[in-house]
Formats: sequence, structure tokens, C-alpha cells
Amino acid sequence: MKMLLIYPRWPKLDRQTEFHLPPHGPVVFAATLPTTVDLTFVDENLQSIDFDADCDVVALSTMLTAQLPRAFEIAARFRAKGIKVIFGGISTMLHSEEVRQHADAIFLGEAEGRMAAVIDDLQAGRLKPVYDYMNNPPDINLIGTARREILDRPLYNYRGVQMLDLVHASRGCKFDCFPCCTGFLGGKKFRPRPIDKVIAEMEAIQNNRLFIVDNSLAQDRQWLKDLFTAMIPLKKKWVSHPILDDDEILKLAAEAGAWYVYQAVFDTSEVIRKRIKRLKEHGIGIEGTIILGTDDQSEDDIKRLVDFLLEVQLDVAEFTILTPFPHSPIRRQLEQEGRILSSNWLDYTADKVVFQPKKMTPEKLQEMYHYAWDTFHAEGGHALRMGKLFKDVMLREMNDGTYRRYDPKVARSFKKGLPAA
Ligand code: B12
Ligand code: SF4
Repeated sequence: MKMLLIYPRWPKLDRQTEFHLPPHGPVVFAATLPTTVDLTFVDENLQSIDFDADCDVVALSTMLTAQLPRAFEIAARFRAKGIKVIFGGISTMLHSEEVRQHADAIFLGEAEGRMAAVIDDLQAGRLKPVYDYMNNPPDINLIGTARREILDRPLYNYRGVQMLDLVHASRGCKFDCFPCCTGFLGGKKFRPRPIDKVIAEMEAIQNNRLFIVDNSLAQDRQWLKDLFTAMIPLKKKWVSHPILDDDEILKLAAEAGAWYVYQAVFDTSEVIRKRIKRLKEHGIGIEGTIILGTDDQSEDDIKRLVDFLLEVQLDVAEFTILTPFPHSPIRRQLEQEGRILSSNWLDYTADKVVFQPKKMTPEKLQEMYHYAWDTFHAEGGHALRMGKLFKDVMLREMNDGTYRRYDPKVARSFKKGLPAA
């Protein structure tokens, strides 16, 4: 059974430096497939699709809403040739009714332990239109080591600097923040993976730099202590979503190699100021993720927020425009208030205004998005600030003997599953 697994391309944020992280959903999904499946993977952000490829089935893995229009085009071309197309991934779950119109089958939920049956159905010619496992997560022990060898590794570098490898130590999120779809996707329950399996997976990754993509590292204090303690000997350097704001945990995180965190900054409060100060005191960098256009923000508030970010000296800032993604609490609210202006998914890139803001016009909010990027990055652009974060990590690696010069040959050996030496 030959499967062509495709990750459709998606646009980067306007003003953001273009670099590409290795996809995560597809490599984790690949680990759920029976060994009888002969898999070829294409990341369309960096590779082109061979529409004449010899395959029995095309699997489309979609993460973002904005990936869907392109995914539908790809599906149509293969289906026109009589090749079955199956969709899965986050935005497939968020837009299941619409995706169904473009697929032979859609898979909803987490795939661990479930793909052998789907492949059997496919081979027997009885593929079902919907495999629905939403709200029915598999046993967390079934999550296997992601199959990173399907990636064309040398492609994931930025001007010769090795990009990070993505890994996850837990699923689900017990919080329910207003712009987020995670509650709908993973249930509102924190589901940690067994720490020994996570450590074994991290250790096997031939890259010193990781992105721990867990939704939040602020959900279970004891588990965090155990995880970070177990990570210390690995000497990896890593990036993550927010870490529990607690001195003992942050100290351990730093010892375990915390490099920088994506920290949501909603306001100019003392809480945020102290959190940023604490992270810095522990030697952890901060990439602020800042949503513009919330109901409490006027044009002046956005200007004040940008001044605040400069004052607290964030290392990097990533501004986005509030986007009412399906199945997020904010979409429900804006729908009720009749404030959704566009449901064209191509506009759901988080850098375009698709709703009526409360305290300014849509045009003004769009202008303030550019103002925020340009003002924050006026002294040293985004690429320069990112470059500084990478310089910092290289110095740390040189100090503890883990630095490895980026070498495409080593990266290629990764693909073949050979040792890195
Ligand atoms: C990691 C991550 C990222 C990474 C992605 C890196 C990468 N290259 O993969 C980065 C940091 C780049 C990222 C960026 C953004 N992200 Co993001 N991200 C996530 C996050 C936290 C985890 C995704 C993940 O890896 N999950 C774990 C994997 C294993 O799960 P999975 O993909 O679902 O795969 C499983 C199944 O679905 C299935 N499966 C997967 N593929 C397939 C295919 C088939 C055929 C089948 C059968 C099954 C199947 O198998 C897997 C194993 O069970 C999610 C939140 C979440 N909880 O999902 C948000 C999330 C996807 N991101 C989101 C957003 C909003 C963004 C940003 C716009 C955020 C921003 N900056 O404001 C940007 C994109 C901006 C841009 N245009 O550049 C939203 C999506 C909104 C939307 N509807 O589009 C989410 C849901 C979070 C939220 N706020 O609600 N993100
Ligand atoms: S924004 Fe982060 S912490 Fe909040 S619900 Fe979503 S994943 Fe959880």
C-alpha cells in the first residue's frame, strides 16, 4: 500500500521572517501507520507535489484553517485521477463538515491505535466517509516516537542555521482561553505522556535544539518537576509555550535547557512585567505572542502595549490579529454579536482583520498590526532579533560542549536514520 502524505503549504505572517520548522502532526501521524504502508512525505512549504506520483492513497494532514483551500485543490486533482483521498489533522477536525465535501474519508481525533483498521477498510474497498474519534482519546501509552526520518532534513535550516525539532510530552489543556480551539480538539484534560518514553524520544533526536510543542507547560507542577529533572542530563536546548510561573519550576526548566518561551502578553499589567523579569532572571529568553484587536484595546492602548514591550525588553515579538477560528470561545461570542466580517479561510492567517473590532475600524486595526511590527522591530528587525536568540544558544552550546556546526551531510544522514557522527 503506497501512501503519499502531504502537508499543504500555508502563508507565513506578513512581516515575519520566513523560516520553516519541521511539521509535527505528520511525523506523529506516520508513527501510527502499520508497517505495511510504504510512505512518502511531501511538505509543500518546501517541496513540490508530484501529481503523477505512483500511489494508492493520498493522505492530507492539515493543521491550520488557512491550509484548507490549498488542501482542497490538491485533493481535487488526485480524486480526478481516481485516487482515494483521506484527510486528518487539526483543521480537518475544526472544519469537518466542509472537509467532508472534498474527501473520500475524513479522520477526526487522534490516530494512535486506529490506523490499521482504516488501512484494512481502504484495502478491502470499504472506506467509510467518516472515522470519528473526537472526545475519545486513545491510551496515551500508544503514542510512539515520531517518524522524523520521513522529513527531507537538510531543507529545515535557516541560512545554514539548524532549525529545531518538534516533540511533545503531553496532550490536552485544562485551560480554556478565549482565542483557542484546543479545548474542542483535545478535551480539557491534561494528558501527560510517560516521562521515560518522552526522554527516550528526545534523546534519539539528532538535534540539540528542540521545540516542546505541548499546549502549556503550566498544568501539573509535580509532572513538570519530574520531566525537567529527567531532561537535565540530555543537555538539549529547547523552546516551549508558557512554563509555570514559579521560581522552583523555572530554575529546573533553566537547568533542563530552557532557551526561550512563547509568552502570551495581553496587557501592560504588573503580573506580565514580573513574569518577564522572572524569566530573564532565570536566563530564559522570551518571544512575546501578542494578539491585537481584543475588545478592551483602542488605538492608543495598542501603542501603549508596544511601548511596554520595548520597555520590558522582550527578545522577539510576534504580533497577530485576533482571529475567530471555528470552535474557539471568541468565535461563539463574535457570531452571537454579528461581528464576523469574513469566513473566507484564506483570510484566516492571523494577520488580517476578519471581524468588527469594538474600539476601532477594521482598517485601523489592520494599520495598527503593521504599526506594532514596524515599531517594535524598528531598531533591529525581526530577523536580527531571531538571529540574536540563535547566537545566544550557540554560545551556550559552545560552553557546555554540545555545539555542532550545521552540516547538510549530517542532516541527510538523519533522513536515512544513520548516526550523526
Ligand atoms: C505546534 C503548533 C504550532 C507550531 C507548528 C509547527 C509545525 N511545523 O508543526 C507553530 C509554532 C509554527 C504554530 C504556529 C501557529 N499556530 Co499553531 N499550534 C500548534 C499546537 C500547539 C500543536 C499542534 C501539534 O503539533 N499537535 C500535536 C499533533 C501530534 O497532533 P495533530 O496534528 O492533531 O496530529 C494527530 C491527529 O490529528 C492525526 N493526524 C494528523 N494528520 C493526519 C492526517 C491524516 C490523513 C490522518 C488520518 C490523521 C492525522 O494524527 C496525529 C496523532 O494522533 C496547536 C494546538 C493543538 N493543541 O493542537 C496550535 C494550533 C494548531 N495553532 C494555531 C494557530 C492559531 C497558530 C498561529 C496562527 C498562531 C499565532 N502565531 O498566532 C501560527 C501560524 C501563523 C503563521 N501563519 O505563520 C491554532 C489553529 C487555528 C486554526 N484553526 O488555524 C491551534 C489549534 C491553537 C489555537 N490557538 O487554537 N503552531
Ligand atoms: S491558549 Fe494555551 S493555555 Fe490557553 S487553552 Fe489554548 S493551549 Fe491552553
